[in-house]
Amino acid sequence: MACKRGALIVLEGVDKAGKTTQCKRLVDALLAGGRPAEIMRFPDRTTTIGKMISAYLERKSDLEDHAVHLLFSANRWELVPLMKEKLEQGITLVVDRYAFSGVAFTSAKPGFCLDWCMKPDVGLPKPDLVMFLQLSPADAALRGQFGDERYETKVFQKAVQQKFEHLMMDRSVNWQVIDASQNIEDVHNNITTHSLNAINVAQNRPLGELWK
Ligand code: DGP
Repeated sequence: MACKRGALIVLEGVDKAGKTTQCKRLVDALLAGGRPAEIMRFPDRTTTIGKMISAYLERKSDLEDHAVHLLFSANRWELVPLMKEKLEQGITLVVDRYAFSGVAFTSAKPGFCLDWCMKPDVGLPKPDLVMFLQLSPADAALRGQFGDERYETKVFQKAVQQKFEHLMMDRSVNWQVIDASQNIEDVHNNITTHSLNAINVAQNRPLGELWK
């Protein structure tokens, strides 16, 4: 009998919400419990496309806003064959940012609508669970200064947060809002509970297509 597929689990949230820490903690906990799991992150800055994105984020290059949006999407699409292969092998993928960041960040720029921003990512593997790490701008500020990369300003992050709130109204996606202001351990326990549930459900369901 073919092995049961892994779950596609995504963590989203504004900067400083603790996504990267929590992705690592979740993968460690799943592995410790005997469940195959791997971390992935978008943008993946190691590919040729990812290097262009990285230079843009580090302000070493300028790219037109529509063009960079399509590059971020292409960076996700180029990893789809690998993602599908791993999921079919029964590996759960814990993904640090996905298409939702793509839409939230670009649509926070003037002149972009959610609908246009979603189009290039339609049909990507659909996450079994998307956890949004909720953190108020005041709590984010307590966690220190933003970095120097593009998008890392208070005003822009606030606009991004509002776009995420729109996206979360779409009930075709399994969103769970996680209170990221709690301590690391409590956030971790909450995330693990939702993830174990999603892994169980995913085992008996085919992988879906996002926004289709
Ligand atoms: P990091 O997660 O720290 O590697 O940062 C990546 C930065 O790029 C962060 O500011 C969020 C932003 N970002 C992530 N995905 C996308 C995307 O698809 N489109 C746009 N415009 N920005 C994105």
